[in-house]
Amino acid sequence: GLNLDEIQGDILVGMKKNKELFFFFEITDVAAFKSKLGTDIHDRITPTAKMLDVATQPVTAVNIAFSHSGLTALGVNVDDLLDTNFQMGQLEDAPTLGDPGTGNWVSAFVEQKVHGVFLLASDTQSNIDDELKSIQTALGGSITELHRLQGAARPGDQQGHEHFGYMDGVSQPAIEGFLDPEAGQFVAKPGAILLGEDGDGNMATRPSWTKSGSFLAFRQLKQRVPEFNKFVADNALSVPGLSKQENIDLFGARTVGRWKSGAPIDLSPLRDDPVLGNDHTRNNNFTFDHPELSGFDVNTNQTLCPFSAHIAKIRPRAFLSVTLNVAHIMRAGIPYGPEVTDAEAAAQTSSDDPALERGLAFVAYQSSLANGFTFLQRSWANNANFPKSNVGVDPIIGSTNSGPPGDAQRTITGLDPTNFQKPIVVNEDFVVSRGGEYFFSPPISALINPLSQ
Ligand code: N7H
Repeated sequence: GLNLDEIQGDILVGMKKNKELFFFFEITDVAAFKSKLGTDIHDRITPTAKMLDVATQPVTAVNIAFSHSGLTALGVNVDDLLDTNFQMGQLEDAPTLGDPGTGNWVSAFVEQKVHGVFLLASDTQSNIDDELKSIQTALGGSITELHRLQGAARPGDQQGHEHFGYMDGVSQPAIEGFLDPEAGQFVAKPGAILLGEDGDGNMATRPSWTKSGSFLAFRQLKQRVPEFNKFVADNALSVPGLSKQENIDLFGARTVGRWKSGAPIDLSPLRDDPVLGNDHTRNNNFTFDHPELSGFDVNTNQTLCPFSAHIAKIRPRAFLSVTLNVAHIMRAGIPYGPEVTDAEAAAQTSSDDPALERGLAFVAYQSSLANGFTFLQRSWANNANFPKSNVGVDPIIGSTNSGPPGDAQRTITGLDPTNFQKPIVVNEDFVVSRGGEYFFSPPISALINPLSQ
């Protein structure tokens, strides 16, 4: 079985708190840092075992992860980790991720001095502030803060929804032998997410101390919400029998593949169904194919779900003739930034005012970045010919190096259920990469040995 005392708490179950801080640091005094890492810091790190039961969850859950340069600074032979993307770092990877340059990147990620990140999760901001202060006191001058991103669940009935308004975290792989899958849930081997477990392609050659660790892909993804809402309204469909607002909402749902409640459009094609959206036994129980509908051809029929919908690009199910049970990631992101202001909503456009930046603090765990996050972004989301030819890039996260406007790959088809060929041009980015870094979330005992040796 899995060693739940070794696996950091965010990896398999997510820390799932109202507030989460990402605190990026540089190690400026290696010896002093090491002397605390195996003691004070080690003792604060929250394992999966403690996250599983509310009774054992700490007031503030703490995880830590290191970049390639961070492990190098600690004197670990990082080539042994056998992950090319991790070794390169995310900056080098920006072109293959489709980022149009790094002009929008947070400077700390461009400067490549980020050695590590603390993830602090709690119900309240003051708990997080207290825990951070206590960590900083313990570490003294051995680290320097380079960047922080404060995540927060959205308020009221938007809790659990990302900033465009859609329920997040609905479809995650079930890890074989860990938690029982719900109907329709993908089952992944533990080694798809964890190093050194069954299903990790490099299991035989990894250093033993990395077992139960995972690579963490972090991305600060700014979301231009008023612009997205305007795009959705401007492209309102004209499906007979639906009101104007319903035709707007349907267009939005078809870009994602789910309604705002989380209900899959494959099961509820014309209107949202919040009961379905909230029902874990049903909201992943679909494949895009419908043998029960006579004459339905999954290779051509986009009446229910477009080939280009975000969840179809990133998990095509029966839209591929061969079902690929690959490229699993465990997502553990959280929204950041303020709600849309009345002024922004009224203008239906934002000034791109830095004070109003909002988005998704995107976190994905996997045992191989090249089979996980980078593969999904590059080979599926950014590929205009996936899962079928000429569907266009992912309307939510698809990105090509050239950027908008005037890029043919940004012509999306399938979004109109009455005319699959109708081209919809996405001439601006609604999700803007502000960069990020690749990290390794080590097993907890490794904080003592080898990382603090
Ligand atoms: Fe996506 N969104 O709100 O539109 N995502 N995503 N994502 N995403 C999913 O199942 C969103 C991003 C995946 O198995 C849902 O949780 C936004 C990146 C995967 O069916 C919604 C951003 C990558 C799935 C969103 C963003 C992924 C998934 C449906 C950026 C990886 C599961 C609810 C700001 C490269 C697919 C759910 C499946 C689902 C949204 C980014 C991957 C609503 C706003 C960068 C694997």
